[in-house]
Amino acid sequence: MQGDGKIVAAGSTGTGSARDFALARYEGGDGPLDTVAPETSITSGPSGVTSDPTPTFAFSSSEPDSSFECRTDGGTFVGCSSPLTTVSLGAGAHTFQVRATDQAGNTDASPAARSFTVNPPGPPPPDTDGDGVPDSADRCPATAGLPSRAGCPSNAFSFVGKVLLKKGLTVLTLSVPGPGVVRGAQAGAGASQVGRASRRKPALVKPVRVLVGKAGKVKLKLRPSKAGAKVLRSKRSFPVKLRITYTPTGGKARSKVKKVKIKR
Ligand SMILES: [Ca+2]
Ligand SMILES: [Ca+2]
Repeated sequence: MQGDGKIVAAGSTGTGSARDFALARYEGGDGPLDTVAPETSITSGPSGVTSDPTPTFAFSSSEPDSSFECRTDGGTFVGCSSPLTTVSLGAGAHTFQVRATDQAGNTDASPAARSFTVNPPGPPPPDTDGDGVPDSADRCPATAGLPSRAGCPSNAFSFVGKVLLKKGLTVLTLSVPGPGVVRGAQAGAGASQVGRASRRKPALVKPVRVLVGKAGKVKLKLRPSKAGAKVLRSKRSFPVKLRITYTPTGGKARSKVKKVKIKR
């Protein structure tokens, strides 16, 4: 009997060098006896802080066809297979351990272990208007808007087509991105200018205000004021700078200045 459990037989029935039978080493079907325990490895799964209260771990053994036993937070090892998803774990520190047992019954004496902390996500921050921009970062918290505009609706508008100038009337066509208000007035005068400056230099164009219900084209009609009409009686035309302002509902105003020549 050899150390590895195999039998070697040799012998002789006579004397001298004559032998009846020589060497016979028995090699059974089981191969060399395995006394080496497998090495267990955790191949994936959280370490450190995770928001997942039911983390999943994958593991492997250095020996093929091993079986595994797992345990979470101490307790007894129970049979498991890779990948393993833990039961729902409370917030705080946890440990996952796994050990492999090979086909010869050798169990890894030093189980593989992962320490991790479950920190489940808190409730999402409030978003009153539901536009995906939390109230704390939303500059228009009561109106659904765009993330690129800090939660405010777009105030980008443009002039479309030609400016119509006829008998003192100025017609501007605008394209607006949504509901709101469009205002037009002489730049540096009119309704937005209160006080001595506007008294000293009266607006030549009457301010107008148009409510817009939806995205699309808007016509803005501006007429000469009394002072403007007076100028038109003495001159065929006069130049004026118009300030056109679009304020989306619940959003921030944007203005553009347009130079036009008011004609008689
Ligand atoms: Ca919001
Ligand atoms: Ca908003």
